[in-house]
Amino acid sequence: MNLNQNNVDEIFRLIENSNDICLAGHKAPDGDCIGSVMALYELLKPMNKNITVCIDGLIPFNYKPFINEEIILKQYESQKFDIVIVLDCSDKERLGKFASILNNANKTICIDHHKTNTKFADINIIETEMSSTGELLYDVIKAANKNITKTIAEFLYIAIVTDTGKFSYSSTSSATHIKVAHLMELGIDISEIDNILFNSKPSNVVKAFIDCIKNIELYYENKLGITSITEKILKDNQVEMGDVDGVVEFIREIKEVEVSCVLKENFDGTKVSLRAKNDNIDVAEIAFIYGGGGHKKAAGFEVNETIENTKNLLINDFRKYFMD
Ligand SMILES: [Mn+2]
Repeated sequence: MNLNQNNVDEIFRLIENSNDICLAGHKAPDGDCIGSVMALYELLKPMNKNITVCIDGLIPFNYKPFINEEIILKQYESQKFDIVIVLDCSDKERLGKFASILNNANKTICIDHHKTNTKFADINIIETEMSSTGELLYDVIKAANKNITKTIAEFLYIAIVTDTGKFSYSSTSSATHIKVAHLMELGIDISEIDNILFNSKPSNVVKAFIDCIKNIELYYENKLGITSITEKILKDNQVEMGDVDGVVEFIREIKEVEVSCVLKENFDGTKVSLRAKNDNIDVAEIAFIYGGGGHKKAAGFEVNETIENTKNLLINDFRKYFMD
């Protein structure tokens, strides 16, 4: 890792000299997005700045106990910011309804680990080898010589444990574990946090999950697994899209499955999540065809197609990997 110390110093100089600071994450937030944004929020809170948090989309139920949603801006008007710091977000569009905040900032900063990051900000700290933005933010905070409180440690841990699939993805390094060990030394209760994150599903969320799994289709001798999360499943079980988590990872648990796909019905099309089991198939390549992004083993994109059409596109796209 070669974190640019000048960039870190410049970011904290800008923070010192700013009054109106906006912290933003990607739309349809996940644990890394929420954890990173909130860790930085907690770090800046004692500095007496006006901090605005912009995250487009519902906070999934399992993150709600950790945060006060009152601090998240509902609708962006035309407020000006001295600086906007964007975390875990690979491109402008992923800011969703808050994308225009970038046009109303004196300086923009991006801290991210996505390989597909477009370096859209004025200052970009992009480390694609990092397991998570949370892990990268840990390094940034350390490099700035700032103190990590227990609350900050909890949010960094939430970011790291969720984005590494509980430390199982290949992006997890020994350095990741060492940093988390340090977070534990600050007194965080990982067993309690994990219970809130992973063992607190309402029964209707589990039922929605089962409905999604029931519709699984397997192709190419079970190497490709596809299922969908439809509006009907969500409505029948009274859950939100962001609540149904882990479907794509669950399909990957099937022995023969090498790539799993989950198609999420959107009001104007289909949102696709892709996961690969091994390094030989880079699912970000497929996501990139459709203007999406991500990592080798975890990527996604959106298309203006029905679920059925999207499924056929994917079956076709993956043919070359499985039919040789
Ligand atoms: Mn991430």
